[in-house]
Amino acid sequence: MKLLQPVYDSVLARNPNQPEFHQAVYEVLQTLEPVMEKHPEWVKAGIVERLVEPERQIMFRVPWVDDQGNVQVNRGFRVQFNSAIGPYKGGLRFHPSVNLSIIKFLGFEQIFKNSLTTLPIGGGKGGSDFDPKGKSDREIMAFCQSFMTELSKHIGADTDVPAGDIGVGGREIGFLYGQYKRLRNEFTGVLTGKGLGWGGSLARTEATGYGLCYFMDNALKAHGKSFEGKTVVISGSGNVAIYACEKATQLGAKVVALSDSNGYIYDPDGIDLAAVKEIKEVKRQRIKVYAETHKNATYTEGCRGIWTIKCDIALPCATQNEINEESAKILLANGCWAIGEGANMPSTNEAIALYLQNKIIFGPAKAANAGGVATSALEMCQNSMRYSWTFEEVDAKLKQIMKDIFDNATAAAEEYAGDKDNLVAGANIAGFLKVAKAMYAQGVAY
Ligand code: NDP
Ligand code: 2IT
Repeated sequence: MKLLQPVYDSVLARNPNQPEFHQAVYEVLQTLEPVMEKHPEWVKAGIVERLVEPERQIMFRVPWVDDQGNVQVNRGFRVQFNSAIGPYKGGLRFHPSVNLSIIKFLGFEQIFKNSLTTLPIGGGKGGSDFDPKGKSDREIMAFCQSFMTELSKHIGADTDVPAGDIGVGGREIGFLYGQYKRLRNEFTGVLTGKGLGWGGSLARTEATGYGLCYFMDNALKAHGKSFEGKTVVISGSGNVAIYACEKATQLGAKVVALSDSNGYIYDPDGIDLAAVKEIKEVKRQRIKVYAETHKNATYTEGCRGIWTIKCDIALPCATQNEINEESAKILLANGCWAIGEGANMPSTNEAIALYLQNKIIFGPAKAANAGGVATSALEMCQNSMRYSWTFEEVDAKLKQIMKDIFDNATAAAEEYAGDKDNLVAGANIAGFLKVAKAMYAQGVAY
């Protein structure tokens, strides 16, 4: 890096102890150099300096009462990163590991991802260090209501539209929406991922996992390959992993592994997804339970071991930095030739460098998992029209969007990086161009 090194140095200096945010910024800035060389006016206008500083960061106390009558206090976050091309949009994550660094890395990446969707949405992210595991439905509800009591002051259908992420699914969105409505007396599309009877979009639940497979299908086809007959390993067993498993299987692949934060299951017969949905979506149990009822399946403690399973295609769909350099080396040594990121930043920068060196087919998160937020934007569109499209209509739009993202990222990779297969550069640059043009056009206080 030359032109952008001072920007990166200042990010390090001004945001100490935020390693995930540093990692996400570095990954983007190292690909933007050729763009800034072509646009001295963007250098002069401080576009990148502005891009790495959130427009607004909100942190708040979330007090609630547990089932024993004790007062608990969590920390809530909403980082409104960039509104150049539309209202802030991005999920809420409830997980004990959540801190400002994690929310900022997610919010920063969301800017580029949302731009790639071709739809008018800015970037934001939020969440809490609340741990939903082991909590009763009442405790979840109490927490969501307290969280929304503060968050409601900062969001709105034309301002900032949150959705789900890790630990936030249909149940939590329901409680959050109920509280927003109670406080504001408004039935608006202020959250996405809503229930189907009250403003939700068909295919939103499936969208991230399905979109990931549609994106990878385009990437595989560009290399004369497909999912048909391939062995696939998917990490995680939440929303993204389950629907990636469903679509990959529909496209003819055999998915042989899934995981959670405790360990992974390997089923050489191919994952029985109906059983997984029952375990994870209905009973909210651990993935380990699967091996008790599937005779050829095995369960292994520890989640990193999943990357030692031999596969053609790996789809990390759990969390950040789940594939480090060592895991990447093992995957490649075992013959894995395609990786598609369903999770956000699941590969370390060292792992990504290995993918690029080895010229495997690689779908980076910002592009490959954009189907979820794209379908959220379609939900916003339906809410504005007070109308709903059929599953087939939404799914067809999602498929087209994922193709457009692949084509746009490929074209940008070719133009700026001189390598159409470098979708890391392609996705970052294609996402950046639209946001940079909008920021430049909208000016800065002078
Ligand atoms: P869920 O909460 O539904 O599932 C998360 C899964 O990942 C669970 O299996 C969970 O295991 C596992 N996991 C979570 N944290 C860790 C950890 N620290 N170590 C190991 N495993 C972990 O979330 P989603 O499926 O919605 O999200 C998965 C990923 O996809 C995230 O990176 C998210 O940001 C990203 N994403 C989600 C989108 C969406 O629309 N939902 C859209 C785009 C990206 P356990 O149950 O043990 O915690
Ligand atoms: O990371 C993501 O893109 C999401 N969690 C989905 C965000 C959204 O607004 O649907």
